[in-house]
Amino acid sequence: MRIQWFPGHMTKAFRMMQEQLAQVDCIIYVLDSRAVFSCLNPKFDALTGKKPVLYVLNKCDLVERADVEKWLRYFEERGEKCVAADSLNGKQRDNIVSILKQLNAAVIEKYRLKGANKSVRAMVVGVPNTGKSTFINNLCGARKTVTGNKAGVTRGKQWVSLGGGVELLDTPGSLPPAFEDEKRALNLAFIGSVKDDVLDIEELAAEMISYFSKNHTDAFLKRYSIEEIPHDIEERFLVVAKSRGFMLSGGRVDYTRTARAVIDDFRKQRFGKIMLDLPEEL
Ligand SMILES: Nc1nc2c(ncn2[C@@H]2O[C@H](COP(=O)(O)OP(=O)(O)OP(=O)(O)O)[C@@H](O)[C@H]2O)c(=O)[nH]1
Ligand SMILES: [Mg+2]
Repeated sequence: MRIQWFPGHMTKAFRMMQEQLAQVDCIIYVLDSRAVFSCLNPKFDALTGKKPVLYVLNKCDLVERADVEKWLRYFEERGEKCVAADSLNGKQRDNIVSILKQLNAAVIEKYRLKGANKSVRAMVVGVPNTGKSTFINNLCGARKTVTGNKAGVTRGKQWVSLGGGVELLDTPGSLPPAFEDEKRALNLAFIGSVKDDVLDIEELAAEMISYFSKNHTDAFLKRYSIEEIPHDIEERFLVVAKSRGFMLSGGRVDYTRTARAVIDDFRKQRFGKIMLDLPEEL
């Protein structure tokens, strides 16, 4: 399945981020814990190569703790700073502020020696819908940025002060202009980082069922009370449609409704806590 979504606002966003780079001390790179590797956008290398980086495995509540820990180790082994975060319910402000201060110790010392009372400034980047704006709201304890469960909610830049000498810059989510790897593109579509309107939802659901025919198959069988996932694509839609009551007159399958239900079930964790990217698969 060919996936591409690189609208003009993403080109503009990259330009803005590059312009802002001189104003910030470090980068906070927000990744969705369900698809950590897929959320790494090579376009951001131009930003992360120049400043210290804190990787945030956000939405850690949507995956198993043992799986998040594998990714924490992965980053740690590479000498990278990384934390897991639940931006809906986590109490993570003090820990993040303290990590940011450690990460920027040299620059803080430089400001101190100059007698400048300057805050540490971090640019928050990531692909769409990973929870950048929610993460910022969680840290500042108020709804200062706009959030929403679809790709492309934040459109401009916005500075938010956390107090304690830390300021964060919210940025619009951006994807790579083209995907080198279909699996990564699909994972991003599954987790809602690609705008649904540009996707063929039936094709996407067929890919998702194909994923479940190879991984977490039992969770899929249980969800739809079926014995096995058929081989044939149309049969696959048929068993799900029958199970969910999405059959039309004359025994026809309502493909669109069935497809939406499968994607929705995944996004609402109805197959359980599923991590699509595992470090051992790299
Ligand atoms: N379960 C869970 N949901 C989260 C978490 N963080 C954010 N969300 C949800 O993810 C969706 C996207 O959040 P946003 O903060 O708008 O994401 P964003 O990265 O700013 O998105 P763009 O501005 O479109 O790039 C919203 O429905 C949030 O409620 C989290 O830690 N756990
Ligand atoms: Mg946002």
